[in-house]
Amino acid sequence: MRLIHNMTTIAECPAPEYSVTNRSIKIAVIGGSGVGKTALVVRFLTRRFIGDYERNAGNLYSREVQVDGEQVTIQVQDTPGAEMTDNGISLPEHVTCSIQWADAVVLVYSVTDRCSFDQIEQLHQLVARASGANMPPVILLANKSDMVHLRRVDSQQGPLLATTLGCSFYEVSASEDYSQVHGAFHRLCCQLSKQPPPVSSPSNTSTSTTTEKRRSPLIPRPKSPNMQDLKRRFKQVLSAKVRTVTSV
Ligand SMILES: Nc1nc2c(ncn2[C@@H]2O[C@H](COP(=O)(O)OP(=O)(O)O)[C@@H](O)[C@H]2O)c(=O)[nH]1
Ligand SMILES: [Mg+2]
Repeated sequence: MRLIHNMTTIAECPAPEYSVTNRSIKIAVIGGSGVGKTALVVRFLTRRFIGDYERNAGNLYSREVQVDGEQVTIQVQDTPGAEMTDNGISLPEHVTCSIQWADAVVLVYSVTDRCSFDQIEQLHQLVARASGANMPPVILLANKSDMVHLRRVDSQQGPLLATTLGCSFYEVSASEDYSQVHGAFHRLCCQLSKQPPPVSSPSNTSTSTTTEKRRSPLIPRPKSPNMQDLKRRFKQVLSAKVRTVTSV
């Protein structure tokens, strides 16, 4: 199983109407605000770290990739940060829908933000509750490992928590290391692609699974793929940076 490593060589437009796509892999990325969810998604799909992202955008990103010669559409749902309430963490309704829609969930915290780490266990419970009996594969990502002087979560605590939750763990830096980010998502994609595709027959309700439920058209689809918009914003940011440099 091998994903094409150079994501920039993959066609950047959303899946065309005529494309015969055998598989699609849907991933929801969840975590506290500012932990780097958008940075991770953008890094994985474009190799780029822009550094400044629209807050709480919660966009859906989509790319087609080749997995061992098979065309696979990877859809990644970025989500707004989980909200703290008096009763603990609450997830907006559409984030719960995203969990139900997804084949896998990526939980993210920042090693510089103790609160974001403390939220993970509760977020995991919310994922379990939203998914019903059939929990999707979950991975735990500790982001911002480059910020060594601001570290607030010990490097042993992430793996311990992941073991407790029964999921894989990766410590990464979206800003510094593309290969770590790619590796984490890549392994998840491999794991998902090994699973048998869900039975899509709507009449087959007696064998209905949560995966099928997640793919139900009744679940509102998040915003449409926006790679073109992302490219436009990337160019804007670059030209803004150039302007800043020249004005100094
Ligand atoms: N130093 C560093 N900064 C990061 C990293 N990932 C994200 N950031 C920054 O953290 C801030 C929040 O990132 P963002 O992706 O918007 O977080 P989100 O709210 O979880 O989507 C932005 O200023 C990013 O540039 C990282 O790995 N290292
Ligand atoms: Mg974001």
